[in-house]
Amino acid sequence: MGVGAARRAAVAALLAVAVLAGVASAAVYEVGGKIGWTVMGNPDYAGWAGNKTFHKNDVVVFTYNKQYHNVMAVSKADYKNCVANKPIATWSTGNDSVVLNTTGHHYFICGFTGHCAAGQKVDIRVASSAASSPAPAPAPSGGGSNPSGGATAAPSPHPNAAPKALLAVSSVAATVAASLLSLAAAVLA
Ligand SMILES: [Cu+2]
Repeated sequence: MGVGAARRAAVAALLAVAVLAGVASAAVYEVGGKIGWTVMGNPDYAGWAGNKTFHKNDVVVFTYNKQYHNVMAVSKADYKNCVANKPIATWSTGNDSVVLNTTGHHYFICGFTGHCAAGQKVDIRVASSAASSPAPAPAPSGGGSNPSGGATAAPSPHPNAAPKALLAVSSVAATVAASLLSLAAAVLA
């Protein structure tokens, strides 16, 4: 191909890399770290979540023995009271990736009897201003005019297949980006 075409191809490849890099930027977190999703060993999920800043479209991965645990997305009230009979969504494969696709709080518990009460529960808050503004969101304070806790983002169903599909796409995107980048380098050399 001619020089003009080669340059156009190189530019197109670089643009593709830039776009795909954006797609691949969502962080992936293993819930509980090495200990995973369990009741053994006094897991501190509040501490685990508390030192992280989650952004929209980040992925949290729950790893556990599916014979003894599961994952339920629940309302704030059900999280607080460990109510497991009306989950918003349930995962039970033992290796579940959940995309944090809304801002606000995402409440998860284990639905097995007694596990939530024993501490197998996590409140993951997704920052409302996705990386655009480092300033903390003004907390509604003074007045207590919100008895129902209505500030919580509306829960949305987390389809089981979507998170894994997204991970697969990200992985493919990274591979494609890498090959396009080397193509661009070769063309420009
Ligand atoms: Cu459990």
